[in-house]
Amino acid sequence: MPWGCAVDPWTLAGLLLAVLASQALEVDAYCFVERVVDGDTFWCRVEKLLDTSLGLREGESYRVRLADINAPELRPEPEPGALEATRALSSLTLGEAVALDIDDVGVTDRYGRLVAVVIAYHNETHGVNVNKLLVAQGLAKVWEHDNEWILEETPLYIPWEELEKSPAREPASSMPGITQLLAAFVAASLLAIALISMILKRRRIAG
Ligand SMILES: [Ca+2]
Ligand SMILES: [Ca+2]
Repeated sequence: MPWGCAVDPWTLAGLLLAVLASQALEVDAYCFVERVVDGDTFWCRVEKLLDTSLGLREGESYRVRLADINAPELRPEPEPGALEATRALSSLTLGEAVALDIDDVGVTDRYGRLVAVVIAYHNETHGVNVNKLLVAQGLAKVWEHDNEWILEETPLYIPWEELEKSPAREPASSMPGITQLLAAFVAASLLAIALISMILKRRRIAG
């Protein structure tokens, strides 16, 4: 291979484009889940606040609505699947500390609930994206809203190491992050290298 690397640039560019397409999660707060309301809502007490721009206070309890999903209603009468979804959310979060990626765009919904992707303990190395897991288990449906995420593009399992490193982001900005710009630049360069080398190869064959 003329550029002397083990992986060809097409593959590398593809990998980089995949990274660009997936959305990283961040931790804005850690909270302790006190009560599960239904399959997509719970109350939790903020234990540690990392993004102070959100206007929350440590020690206060907030109602949290899981972003971009909808579970069957539990009240006034349980809809089919409501009990299962509530139980699943309870077993993942109730009485546990969870990490919240709170929506930088709107923070709360029109009912004043914090909109968040909830990351619960999966194992020593990884947390699990509860919103996505409930959908994967067929207990809730995707219900996309205009917020920080496209649920489908968020990871299901996230290394703790990566989450702990993620700084709480600046308030919502339409500018892509520097890492994404850099990755886009590298991906574009690799594609260009691959194209040029393909053209040169064809010329050599033709010659
Ligand atoms: Ca956030
Ligand atoms: Ca969304």
